[in-house]
Amino acid sequence: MSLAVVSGAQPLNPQFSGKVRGACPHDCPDTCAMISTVENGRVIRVQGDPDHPTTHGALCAKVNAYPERTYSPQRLLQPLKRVGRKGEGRFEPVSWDEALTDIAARLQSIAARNPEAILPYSYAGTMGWVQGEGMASRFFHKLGASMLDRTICSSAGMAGLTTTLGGAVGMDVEQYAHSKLILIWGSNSITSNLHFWTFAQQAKRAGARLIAIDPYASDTALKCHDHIALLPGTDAALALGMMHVLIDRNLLDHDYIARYTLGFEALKARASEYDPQRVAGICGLRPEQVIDLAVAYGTTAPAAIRLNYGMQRVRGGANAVRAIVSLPALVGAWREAAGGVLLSASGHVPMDAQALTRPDLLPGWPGRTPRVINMSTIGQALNDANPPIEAMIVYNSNPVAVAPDSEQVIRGFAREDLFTVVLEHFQTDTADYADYVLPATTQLEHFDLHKTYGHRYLVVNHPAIAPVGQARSNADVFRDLAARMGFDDPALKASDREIAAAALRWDDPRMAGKTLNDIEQAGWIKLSMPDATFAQGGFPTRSGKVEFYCEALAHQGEDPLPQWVAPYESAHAAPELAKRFPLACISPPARNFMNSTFVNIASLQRPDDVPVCELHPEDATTRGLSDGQQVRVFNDRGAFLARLRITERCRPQLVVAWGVWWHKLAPGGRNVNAVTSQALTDMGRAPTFYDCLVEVQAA
Ligand SMILES: Nc1nc2c(c(=O)[nH]1)N[C@H]1C(S)=C(S)[C@@H](COP(=O)(O)OP(=O)(O)OC[C@H]3O[C@@H](n4cnc5c(=O)[nH]c(N)nc54)[C@H](O)[C@@H]3O)O[C@H]1N2
Ligand SMILES: Nc1nc2c(c(=O)[nH]1)N[C@H]1C(S)=C(S)[C@@H](COP(=O)(O)OP(=O)(O)OC[C@H]3O[C@@H](n4cnc5c(=O)[nH]c(N)nc54)[C@H](O)[C@@H]3O)O[C@H]1N2
Ligand SMILES: [Mo]
Repeated sequence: MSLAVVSGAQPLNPQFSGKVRGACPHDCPDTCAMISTVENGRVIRVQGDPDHPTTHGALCAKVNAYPERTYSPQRLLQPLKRVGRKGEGRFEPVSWDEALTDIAARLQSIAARNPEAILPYSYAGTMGWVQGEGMASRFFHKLGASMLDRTICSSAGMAGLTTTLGGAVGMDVEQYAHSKLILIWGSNSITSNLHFWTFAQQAKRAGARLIAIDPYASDTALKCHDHIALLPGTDAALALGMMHVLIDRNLLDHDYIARYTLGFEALKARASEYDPQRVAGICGLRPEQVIDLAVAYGTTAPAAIRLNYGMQRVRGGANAVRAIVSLPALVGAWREAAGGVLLSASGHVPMDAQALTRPDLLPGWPGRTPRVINMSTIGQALNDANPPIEAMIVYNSNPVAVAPDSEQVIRGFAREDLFTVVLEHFQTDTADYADYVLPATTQLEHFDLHKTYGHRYLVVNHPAIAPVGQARSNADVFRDLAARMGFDDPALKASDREIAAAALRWDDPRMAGKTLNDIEQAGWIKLSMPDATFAQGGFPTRSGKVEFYCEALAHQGEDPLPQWVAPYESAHAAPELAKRFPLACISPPARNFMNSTFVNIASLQRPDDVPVCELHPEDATTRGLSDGQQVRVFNDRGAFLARLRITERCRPQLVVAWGVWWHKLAPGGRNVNAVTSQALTDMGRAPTFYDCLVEVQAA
């Protein structure tokens, strides 16, 4: 396909017609190469790039609706200033100049007293480097603002990966097509990682066996040969039980273990505590299920695991990842390109984080580190931090809807003495609490460069159309604010393209001599790496080996070996609580939404136009509940309403409440985060969204 390439460095012709290369911006492992069809300056269609090996011509249902979202009548088209109470949603239009002049003055006056009273709040609304943390981080570093610990999604898993494999490294997703056994572990791939599923299906057609490990019979689990429906938060026990069996039956690759791992004897002793009988008790399974799984894993090659973040949103999340990512080395699965494990592969990208985000702009750097605020406990921070947070600049995130323990989050955002600026496409729950709402460009309207965490390509995004209404890109707004505040460092004047160029170490061998211009022309390039990346070890740990035993953890006084950590909210750890709230509530991604993005788009709200929760028939019967009725899901933290679906896809003792509705679009004005807690994981300071006991009653 021959494509016009509109460079981010050039001004857009508002009457342009043709096709433009882009990247899907969303927080998804797939980062698709996207092609926009533009007619007279208007995008009429987006589609997957047929030539891109992981996108293979197909976008998902929600991103196919990206033009509908971009031109939605609800789109924010001009800056707004609050005139009503916080949360009420009453605003009036102001000019950009008036808004930015006032914001700069407010920030300046707070910074003159204490810059750390200012907090950026952002996540992965876009995963691009330019509109993500490129210019924004530079600005907040220069200001000396508090730093945000970006933990809300993956940091427990990252801690598990880093302490075991040395970083976010793993298999090439394209290789799953050649695996003979695939464990799809804590991942509803058809929903959240569709382009992996294509490779899994290829493997299935070629005779591979697929096993899902998930408390819920997800769309993905239903299409696997086997489904192991364990209780949430018990994955580490299952993985250690598998090790027990592998060791007992000597289904091990002793040569791989000897050459490329550290601490096998200690791990062996640990695994001996997890016999199948005990593990079955912890996981709510039968012992034979544990044994069969281990034997399949130990006798089939190449064996691959696709792990996703679903299983690390519990107290023991990091340990669970440690246990699971230890498995491939035990059986030598890494020897083949189609063996091993993939959680995140973002660590393969030769990023230059310093050059991109410029921590050296921080006054007093490197001696001084500003205060760090954990985004996952923003409810506590807004209510209790000392000194208090006085101003928040929110971009690429909707914390009022997505952060745990909504009542606390809302109480914090409602503080009249908090100055809040929200850069957004839509009037979200968070935007309702803003003093200023600034209209942001979408991916069709700005330039960016994307790394990915689920495949090995870098993907560029050229703007396809001029900004809609008065929208301005995040980078543009932070550049402008910097100028108004008198920051004259060249780094704060850098163009979008210069920011993108700074993000990578171009001389790294994985770049194979490619330049930014090459990526801009081609749309995407693949990192140059061996397919069987760890066939001969070479892990990015200090030892270069898989560290079953992690010395660094021992130094921190942590358990150096993977273990099962019971969920905070479980019969095991909190029996009294479990009597009052006997159901474990998980809130996984819905197929048509991307976290809280797309929830306001009419075509995507179908077929469930209200929040839905699911229960096993036994649990519904004991409570006298019937299918389709409205129920109240609650615990001591809060409550939300949902339409009940009764189904055996849900294992007993489980509530599945699909995420993540906007509070204001949900009946009763609360989504599932009304019941989730601010407790953090064992490592990584991450939230425990799926470690949450509730009760359900008729509404
Ligand atoms: N359509 C869509 N795609 C998305 C998203 C979205 O909201 N919508 N979100 C994106 C984001 S931000 C992320 S981080 C990724 C990954 O997001 P994840 O949260 O990993 O989502 P899933 O891959 O759907 O995995 C969730 C699966 O894990 C299961 N699960 C829950 N608790 C446990 C447990 O304790 N153990 C095990 N074994 N399984 C458990 C759930 O039942 C569900 O089927 O997906 C991304 N992709
Ligand atoms: N109960 C429960 N809660 C969860 C989860 C769960 O599984 N269950 N999942 C958690 C996970 S994994 C994650 S990653 C978080 C995600 O939480 P968030 O990072 O807040 O993600 P979104 O809800 O998608 O909101 C992103 C917002 O960014 C905006 N945006 C997109 N692009 C741009 C841009 O270019 N500029 C600006 N200014 N704005 C933009 C979108 O309009 C959208 O409102 O949610 C977490 N919350
Ligand atoms: Mo996420």
